[in-house]
Amino acid sequence: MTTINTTPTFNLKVVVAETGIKPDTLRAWERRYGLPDPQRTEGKHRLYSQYDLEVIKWLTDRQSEGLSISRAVKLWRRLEKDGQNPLWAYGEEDEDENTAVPTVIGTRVEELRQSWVEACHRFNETAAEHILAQAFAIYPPETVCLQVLMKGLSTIGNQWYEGEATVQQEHFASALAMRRLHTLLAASPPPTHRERIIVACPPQEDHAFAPLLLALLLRYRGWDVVYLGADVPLERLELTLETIKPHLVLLSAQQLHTASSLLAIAHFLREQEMPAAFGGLIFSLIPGLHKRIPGHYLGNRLEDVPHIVETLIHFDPPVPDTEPIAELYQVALNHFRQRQSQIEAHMWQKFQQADMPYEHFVNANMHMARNITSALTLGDMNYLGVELAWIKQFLDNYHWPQGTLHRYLSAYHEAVDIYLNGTGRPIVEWLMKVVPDQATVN
Ligand code: B12
Repeated sequence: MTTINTTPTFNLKVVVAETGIKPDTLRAWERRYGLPDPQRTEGKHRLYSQYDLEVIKWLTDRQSEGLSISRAVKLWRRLEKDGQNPLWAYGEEDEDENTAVPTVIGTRVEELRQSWVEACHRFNETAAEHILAQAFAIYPPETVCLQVLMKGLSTIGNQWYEGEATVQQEHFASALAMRRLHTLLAASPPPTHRERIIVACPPQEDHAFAPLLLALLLRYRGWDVVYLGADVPLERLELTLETIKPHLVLLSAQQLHTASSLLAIAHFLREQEMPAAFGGLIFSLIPGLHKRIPGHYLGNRLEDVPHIVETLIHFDPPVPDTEPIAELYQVALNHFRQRQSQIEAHMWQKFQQADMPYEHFVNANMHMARNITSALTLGDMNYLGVELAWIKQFLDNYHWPQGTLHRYLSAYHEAVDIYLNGTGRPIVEWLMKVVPDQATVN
């Protein structure tokens, strides 16, 4: 391995010609991150070494692999902190970008997770798999699944939300994580308990990672798990129950509208006298929500579920009482469903001249109607607050023009005011409450 010359040699013009990076950008990187760190001539002009040039090329290589500049610098600093030279640790120039594997990674689980996330950012499947192989060689499979894959996916999901990762990076990572869990599930030992457990997502829920991981954790404890995957419909579920004859059905929902479809399944299971248990992100985001579901709430930690399941199957405790859903919400729901197309036609009239792209407008209407019907089904319009806060922050993170959400909600308020009568009051009142809020925010 050769040493790179650190003698200050090249002026800014040469560096720009060599790297294609604009002078302003180079200066900004230096000011914000201290990278590159050229020396100065007596006249205060920057003078770069060959090493500085390599640093810049390294940073731009990471950018073209999908990292933002701030994440690329963080990666540089972390490698340095681990005592590595980033220029060597991240593959030589002549290596194929898709197969290059970081030569040394830390062995702490946090380091492995971070390296896995970074490999996913670079769409580097070989590196990601190599990191997992290292992780499985050091830690028990449960630890790798929970600490590397689950937390890694959450990290990438949050980065996507903050505009720091693309949907493609998130899809790539979740596909790799799902593939790994399926492989582990296929290789898990045969059950030692006779009782069967169904694990599934309710209708419209595509987040299958958590239930798949749950299926795996339960298999490791000897349970006979039948994993049904994402978006399981209510239709013909009876037949499935007859065939599988489970002792327990576990359901997982991450979003408001899937908490509402989970409610429908839970009601159905109760009619069949089939014990149900459930959990998922949305129940931590809205603390009282689980009280609406007739079933056993499993809490907020996947790793606790096997223990809870054992208690449920062996002791069959009574299902906690549910909070009743007021009649007025059911009536409002029916009324809203009858008038939804008129409300949306009114919205279209308002928005066809506006600068909102058609697809976004249709998407917004779909989400709005879905969230309103879900909140009414679950018995509290205030559940919509979580969704509203989410979208507000999301639009902010993606630098949407200020006021878009306010304009949309105001128009929706106007439309429901026209088309809903007194029975739609919970919807009208909720919009009345949030629209002035929006005005102060935007
Ligand atoms: C991967 C992913 C996807 C993949 C799913 C692929 C798959 N096969 O699973 C795809 C691309 C399909 C997807 C789509 C969408 N997604 Co998504 N997705 C994610 C991501 C990145 C990871 C989800 C995951 O599996 N996490 C692993 C879980 C286990 O980790 P966790 O959530 O931290 O879980 C902890 C607890 O919540 C709890 N827990 C979680 N589930 C369960 C279940 C049970 C039974 C129990 C007991 C506990 C439990 O255990 C963990 C702690 O021990 C998350 C980000 C994130 N932070 O999680 C977003 C996320 C869940 N998605 C989100 C959104 C908005 C969407 C979309 C609406 C995006 C869009 N505009 O299309 C769609 C909806 C699709 C649908 N109809 O269901 C939001 C949900 C926000 C919300 N509820 O308010 C999140 C949180 C992203 C974000 N930061 O905003 N997504």
